[in-house]
Amino acid sequence: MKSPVFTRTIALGSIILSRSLGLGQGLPVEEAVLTTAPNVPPPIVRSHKAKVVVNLETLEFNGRLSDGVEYTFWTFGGTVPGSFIRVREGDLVEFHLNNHPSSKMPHNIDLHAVTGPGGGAASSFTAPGKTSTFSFTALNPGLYVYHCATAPVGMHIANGMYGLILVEPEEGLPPVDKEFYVMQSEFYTKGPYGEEGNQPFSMEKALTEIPDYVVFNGSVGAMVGDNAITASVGDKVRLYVGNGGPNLVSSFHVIGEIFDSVYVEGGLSAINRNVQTTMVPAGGSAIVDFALETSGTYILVDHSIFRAFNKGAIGMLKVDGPEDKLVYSGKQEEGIYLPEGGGIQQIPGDSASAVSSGPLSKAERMEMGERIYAQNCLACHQPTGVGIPGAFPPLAGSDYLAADKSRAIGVVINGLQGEIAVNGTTYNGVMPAVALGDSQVASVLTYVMNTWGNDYGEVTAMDVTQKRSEH
Ligand code: HEC
Ligand SMILES: [Cu+2]
Repeated sequence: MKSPVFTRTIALGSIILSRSLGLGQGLPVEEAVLTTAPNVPPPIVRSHKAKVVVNLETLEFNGRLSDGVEYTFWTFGGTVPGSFIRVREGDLVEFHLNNHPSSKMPHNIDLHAVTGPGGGAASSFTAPGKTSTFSFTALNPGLYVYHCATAPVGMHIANGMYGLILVEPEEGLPPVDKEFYVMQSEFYTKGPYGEEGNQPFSMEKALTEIPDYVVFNGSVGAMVGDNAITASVGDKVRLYVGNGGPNLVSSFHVIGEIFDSVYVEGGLSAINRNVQTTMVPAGGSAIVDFALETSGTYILVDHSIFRAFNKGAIGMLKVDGPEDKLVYSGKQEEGIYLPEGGGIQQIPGDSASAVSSGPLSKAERMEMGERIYAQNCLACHQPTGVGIPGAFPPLAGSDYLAADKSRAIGVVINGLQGEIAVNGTTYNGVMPAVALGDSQVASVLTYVMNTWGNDYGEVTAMDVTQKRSEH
């Protein structure tokens, strides 16, 4: 068999042999297949040891951390997290770390799969435009984190220098239909969550361990919407989950699924069954397997839940195929529930005057409105205001919202039920009144009326006070 890959592998192998003091002579040589998250290299099918050549490049660049937010990432392989590496227990791994000439920093690599001082760090310290080679034998099977360990170590990790290496056991892992690479990490930026522009790293926030962003696969939204991972009913899915930290421990959970098996902490002998949430320590991992019984969208979160809904730690697994109504019925009935005494009470003290001493500027309302939206509206109207067809009307591009400011204020303070038409589609649901002070209502409405392309004017606390006085 003479595929191009095969020829390249042999050529590389021979160059390298002369440089690596003949380590692993007699072993067949192959080049590692590296993949970018959420993809995982194919399972290893050979049943013998090999010398596996890994070529990994460190690269620094400006990229997207969130919409409108840029960050200078330092990476292994040009992505955060770094390339996924897959080898077999007993393999001799010949590792070439290539630091791109455009780098400003030297880098190295500590692979937790390495037995030896520093996990490879000292042998792989590489200045910009240089390359270093070292070899190790993958003695212990498991899923391991790798990361940069060049001083200041915390900063190199915080900027994106981590990834996963899987050492498959000799006998392989039980086969599944789909495998994905998911890695959590935090970013510490000078500006708060969502502040636009290029955001420099904040050492102060990293030291106090309060990140602005907690994300899966390197940026907010990297696994959401069109970037969601996908599978079908009947599939068995395996997630290789890593946590680059640098500080936080993840409470990894998939909303609406139960992990049939968890390879605890990425080791291969302790297998826990029927797990809801598994801990993934900083610099650690877990492998989770589950079967898909019914279709829908399943949400990956760090169940330290403010990280999910307010800092970005959300991913999606979209599952197509038939619904199994016995496994999960969906909503069977909906009605109106009015407890005795009725109505929804306003939180005491939560009025305009308690929130602010003077009227808020539009910029202040936009900022406050984004937070209020995340906490009070997002669950129904969705993170990007698109709603859910048949259930929750869109706010993005809504003609109903654009048409009448006073009516929109009424919707938030009094709730809404009965038939309405939004962009030509009829909705007949129930929106509960939201217990917010006047300045909060003004902020959240100003936010939804000026986000996602909306340009519908602003609402002030005075407008809300006036609207309330009409009742
Ligand atoms: C529990 C789910 C839920 C929450 C929470 C919720 N809404 Fe609604 N919202 C609805 C439903 C359902 C309707 C449509 C009601 C109907 O059919 O009469 C609606 C309608 C609206 C409308 C008018 C229709 C449109 O698309 O323009 C606006 C404006 C609105 N919501 C804003 C908000 C804001 C702002 C918040 C947060 C402060 C919020 N909603 C929180 C469910 C919700
Ligand atoms: Cu580095």
